[in-house]
Amino acid sequence: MNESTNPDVVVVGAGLGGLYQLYALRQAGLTARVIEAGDGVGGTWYWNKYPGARCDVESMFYSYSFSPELEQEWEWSEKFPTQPELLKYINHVADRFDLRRDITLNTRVTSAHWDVPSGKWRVTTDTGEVIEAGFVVMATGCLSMPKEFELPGQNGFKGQIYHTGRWPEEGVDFTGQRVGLIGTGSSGIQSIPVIADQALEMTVFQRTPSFTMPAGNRPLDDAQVKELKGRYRELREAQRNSSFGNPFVSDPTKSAFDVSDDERLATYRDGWNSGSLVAILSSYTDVLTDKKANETAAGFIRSKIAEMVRDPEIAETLTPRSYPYGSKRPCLDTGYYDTFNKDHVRLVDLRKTPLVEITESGIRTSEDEYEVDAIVLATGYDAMTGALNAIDIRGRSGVALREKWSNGPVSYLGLAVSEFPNLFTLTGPSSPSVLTNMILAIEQHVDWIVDCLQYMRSNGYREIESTEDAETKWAMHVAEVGNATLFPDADSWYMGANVPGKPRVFMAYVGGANVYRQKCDEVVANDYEGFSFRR
Ligand code: NA7
Repeated sequence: MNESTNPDVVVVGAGLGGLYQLYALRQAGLTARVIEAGDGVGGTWYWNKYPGARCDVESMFYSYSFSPELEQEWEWSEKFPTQPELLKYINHVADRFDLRRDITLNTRVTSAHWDVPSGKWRVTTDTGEVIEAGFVVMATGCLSMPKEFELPGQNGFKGQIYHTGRWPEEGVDFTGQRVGLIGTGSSGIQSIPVIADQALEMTVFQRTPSFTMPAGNRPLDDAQVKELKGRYRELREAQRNSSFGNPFVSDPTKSAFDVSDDERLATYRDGWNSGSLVAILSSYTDVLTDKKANETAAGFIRSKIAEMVRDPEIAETLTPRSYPYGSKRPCLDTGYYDTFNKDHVRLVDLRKTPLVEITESGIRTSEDEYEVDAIVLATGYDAMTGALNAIDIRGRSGVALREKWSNGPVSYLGLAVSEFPNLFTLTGPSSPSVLTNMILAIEQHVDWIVDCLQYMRSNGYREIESTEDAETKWAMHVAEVGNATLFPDADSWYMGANVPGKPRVFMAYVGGANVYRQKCDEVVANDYEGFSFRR
């Protein structure tokens, strides 16, 4: 076990980002220590053990591309990987590349302070350890800090309350129980059908319905896997050249109104049947930018909900109407709408009857009390900035990052922040991150960071910092591109709108992961334009 208190780099988090970061640093001859709060590696896939947890990006492409050997030897069993399969893969990676010896588990980083005289970060953990390092990489994840659930009375509830993102290791058996579940984002949509299969009664408390499409999950067949494995290099390149990181979905070239109604409908039908999260979103150039174009896609999905849910009133409650399609994270599901055709499943519309409190024996809305034995909170995360702001990060002037970001995150390329030298935020706010394939985004950032560190080493630089000017211009660009889309129209976690009091700012870069990659490469080609270095 590495107990160095003086590595070149401290990496915070041992999820998919932290693990590849460690691997790449070692390859470059740098020493690193990874500090991880969990009792195991895996990040999102370690914590999210709720029933039905599954990635909605295809397994063959929600996987690392850095090692062709790993790509060839690992066998995915299904089109969309389950959480246990992903966790197994991640653990395999940790073993295969001998990563564990530099990872400290069960330890949370509480602060990171830049020490001006030594030109180093002083990183403190909740075990009292202080580590000094030249660089810090925050691999803390975009959706890792559960949102505080603000309902009164929780402590008095007699049964158990579970958060989907902090699920017990040993699992939960809901057999014979009356379960109340709050939240119908991706976690709710994946877990509701599975919990409903087990529970005696299931009551779903919905504030905003999601747009969700059938995943069409299935076992992968050998011939197909062989074919895809044979084309991995070409397909990885296709991923890198697409906005969403999907090798089979190319960026659109036509408006939704450049084609006939019949052709558009056929395209949406194909998208619906493809089981691809982004197929309908990327059918036309204006689905995410023009309300009328968006309405053609949204209307199509609404018509599918009406076909699948037998009771028209329940179908209407499940139908999203208050925001454009895609402006809140769309979902893929397995049997979601059909679950509401079952007699033991109830849907409570919180728009009509808001939550009031948790009582001893259940959940009270403005109209009724629902007795339940267990409560599942699928209420989401303080996304993008939550995990970073939870750490007391202080830069050159002693100002905390969370103070600097009190009006929303400002960061150059989503990678670096002025006044915070030698700090990198992996898939940080203002980068494409959650709007593309996360592993692709991670690999791009890690490779960029490691190239930068090598550049610094060969030029004798000890410090790198983004300039305020570059950071401001990038923030303006991110906002401009975001404002040209329909994203600001929704109260989403992309906008920080799910957390009371959080500034309303669009926190991702929606210009496309491919365009973003080019911009990052241009910065390097122009001698790290927008950064200053010190020897
Ligand atoms: P999400 O997508 O943020 O969903 C959370 C859900 O919980 C959503 O339906 C919320 O309704 C609901 N919610 C949150 N707070 C409340 C309160 N106070 N009262 C009632 N309902 C509430 O989180 P997930 O975990 O499902 O998914 C996160 C991401 O992980 C997902 O997008 C994928 O990228 C993977 P709201 O919409 O705010 O009205």
